[in-house]
Amino acid sequence: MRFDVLTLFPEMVEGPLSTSILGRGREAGLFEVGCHDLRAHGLGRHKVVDDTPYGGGSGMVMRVDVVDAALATVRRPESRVLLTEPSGRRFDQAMARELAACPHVVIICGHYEGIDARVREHLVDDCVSIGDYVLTGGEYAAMVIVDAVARLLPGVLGNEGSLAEESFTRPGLEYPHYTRPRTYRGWEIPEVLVSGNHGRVAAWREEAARARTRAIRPDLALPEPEAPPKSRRAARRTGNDGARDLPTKAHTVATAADLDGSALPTESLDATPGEALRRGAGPPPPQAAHDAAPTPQVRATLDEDAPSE
Ligand code: 6GU
Repeated sequence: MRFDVLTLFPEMVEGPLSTSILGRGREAGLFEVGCHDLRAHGLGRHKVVDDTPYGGGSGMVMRVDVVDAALATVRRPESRVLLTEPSGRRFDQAMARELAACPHVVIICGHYEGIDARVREHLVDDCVSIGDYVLTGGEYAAMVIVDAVARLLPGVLGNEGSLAEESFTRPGLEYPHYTRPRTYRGWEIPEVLVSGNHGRVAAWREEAARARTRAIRPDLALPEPEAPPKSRRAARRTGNDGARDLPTKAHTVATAADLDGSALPTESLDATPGEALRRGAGPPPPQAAHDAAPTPQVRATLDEDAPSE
């Protein structure tokens, strides 16, 4: 597949797209990227690309004729043409997958206070934003889009297995990862990961991913597996009326502990998540990593245990 990026700052885009995984993918011929200077199509000796707005007002507006001339040099019948601007459709993983199936994606980077609305009205297929904040220009957005799409192309990542497992391909966030040393500055890894029991590891990861999702991105959380109905009498006896299953501040605010995984349940996860639920195991306690005093003696040792998997 091929990307063409039309921008007033081609050097801004060229560097990142020639580096690291994307640079290697391009060199290996897995996809192509062209960066084109919109100013090359500017008017007159000064290569003017913008003008004052009709109707008055402050700021400059990028000219439609300049954008049209630049687009004409790269556009093909099968091209999908995008304009990056803060008021566009929100870019997400579904759009990345959609674009990865296109043979040719052209990205026009919006700039200045605005771009003549006829670009949006007549020249592009989609206007795309990468989030609810305002950037000085669409270049970072174009890089985000190329990166998110290119890594989905066969061979670019090298390890296609990680694609299937990651966040957003499955709904919700990914489970936390750990590697050696097993103990670092007194920070332990979850014991279950060195148990050698693949079933318990899988169950722990499943619940850890759910706990992180509930804490950090409750909007992405999947419904919990259904617990068997409990009689009112049984609920009174155990003192669990179900209230502890409701989201609390501890579940919707991401603490340092949520992010490093140390607030994740360990004991209840010895059982499968279903069993833990039936036993009425509640959500992780609202314990923050920074509440704990640092271990005085640093126990950073070279660990002999190989990380499982
Ligand atoms: Cl695509 N452009 C600009 N200027 N700001 C943005 C954006 C795009 N997406 C989020 N903020």
